[in-house]
Amino acid sequence: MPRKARSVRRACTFTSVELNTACRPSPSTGVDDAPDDGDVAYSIVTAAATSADVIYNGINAADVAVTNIDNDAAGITVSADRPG
Ligand SMILES: [Ca+2]
Ligand SMILES: [Ca+2]
Repeated sequence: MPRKARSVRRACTFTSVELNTACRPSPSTGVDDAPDDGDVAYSIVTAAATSADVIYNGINAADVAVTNIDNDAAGITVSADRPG
């Protein structure tokens, strides 16, 4: 099966001053293809946080379920060589 998504390992690093700043790592991007091959489910696996603050250190956010939705439909296109 061809790859259905591109993933990038990326960490969000922020200080106590930036706590209210959203961290948007965009860890996964769907890959478009041509075959009518159906939707594909996969997961973005998160890792445990590393922090000097013992309250946050080791917290592991839930993995994220993702679906690459197929936008293709199999079929045949028929057209005339000449109008009329
Ligand atoms: Ca497609
Ligand atoms: Ca497809």
